[in-house]
Amino acid sequence: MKRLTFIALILIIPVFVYAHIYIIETAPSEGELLKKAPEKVRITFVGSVEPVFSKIEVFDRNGKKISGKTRYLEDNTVIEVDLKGDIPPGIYTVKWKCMSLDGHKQAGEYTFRIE
Ligand SMILES: [Cu+2]
Repeated sequence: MKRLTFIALILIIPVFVYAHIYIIETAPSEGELLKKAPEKVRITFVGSVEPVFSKIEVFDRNGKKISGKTRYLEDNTVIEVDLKGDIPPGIYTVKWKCMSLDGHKQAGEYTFRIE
């Protein structure tokens, strides 16, 4: 019985290591009020994401996309995009989605403000 438990644990641990990931930090952060436009938006996850299914897009108040192509850094635990063009004061929406290595997909959005 004990031996079976031990084997079961060995089988479970690798799955646990790659289990669900979550966001550690976003920059700008949710609801942040900035004095000037940020050059980029960056999201840090607790684990690696699968690049094919993971991205950030940033939109202005009119729904116009103002972000470029998503970059994958730090062993795919960090994703970031540059913001393009003239970015006036206003409210901006960051939409992100990711897939962790265990195949779970997540998505979310938040806003920040430039004064
Ligand atoms: Cu998961």
